[in-house]
Amino acid sequence: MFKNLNFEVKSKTKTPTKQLILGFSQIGSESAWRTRNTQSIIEAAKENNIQLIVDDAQQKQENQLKAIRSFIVYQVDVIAFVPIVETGWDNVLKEAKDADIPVIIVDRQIKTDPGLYAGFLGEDSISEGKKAADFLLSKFKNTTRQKINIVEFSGTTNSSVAIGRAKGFRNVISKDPRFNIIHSEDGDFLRSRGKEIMDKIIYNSKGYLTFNNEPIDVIYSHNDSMTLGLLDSLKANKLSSKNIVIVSVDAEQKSIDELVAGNLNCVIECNPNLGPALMELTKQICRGEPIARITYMHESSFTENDDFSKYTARGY
Ligand code: GYE
Repeated sequence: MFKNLNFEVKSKTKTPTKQLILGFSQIGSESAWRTRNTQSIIEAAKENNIQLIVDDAQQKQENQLKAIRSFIVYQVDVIAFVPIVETGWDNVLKEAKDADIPVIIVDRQIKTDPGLYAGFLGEDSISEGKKAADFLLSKFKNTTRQKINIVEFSGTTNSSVAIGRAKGFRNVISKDPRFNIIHSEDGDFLRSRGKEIMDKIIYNSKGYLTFNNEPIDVIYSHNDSMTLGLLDSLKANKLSSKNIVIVSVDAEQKSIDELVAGNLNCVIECNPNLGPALMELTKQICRGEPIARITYMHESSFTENDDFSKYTARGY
């Protein structure tokens, strides 16, 4: 299931007798993906008998900084956090280091001195972007179309995941000059924003799906929440999503249902179940063992060409 990580707890001899305390700063609850991510961490902490202090930052970096500082004051054994954006963490990480508290970066990556944190656990967002583009390359391989216009619904500006999903995608579509990103807009990973962006496009399109008079062939959405929002808008305007190709990322049950119903064409999985691996890393650190610099989760993808009868319930 997990790359780069040996999950066996080898010896109990060094296991401390006191209960480990993990302070975890979560971004908020902007998507079903995020809610599942939080649940996975809470469940795994219980299973591993680790005391978890969770803070919900309500989408604000300043709240995350406050939470991390309170974990330092509380002298937790390990701090884990999901950085909402890539930068702005240096000072707080130095404070944690001075207090001798190791930090695990979860889900999103940061730009900083790598010596300031123990390791990263999460997804490979560049590879997710690549997979989304690979699907499009094969989907349009045999068409004689001269131009394929893409609108991108982007995740939170300056988040590593939005940057990675954009980068991996562009690296691959650039191989076929027919692909053209005619518009990219920040939808903040939110369903409400996905709907808003689509409403605006429909309003300006006067019936056809266009952007600045260019027909839209493809929508690439950085997460399912925004995708479900844009589908809300199409449905409310009695427009079919079947005339455009839509690729989404996350693989929540609701978006898999839309894929099966023919309203989406491809969904790239992003695995939110980081809890078990996070607890293993926490225990490894507390046993004084080195941890992998990067631990990526295993992720697959779902497409319109799949045998849907083989699908199992996603659980979120
Ligand atoms: O795709 C999105 C969430 O950081 C990978 O954040 C995560 C993204 C996920 O809100 O749904």
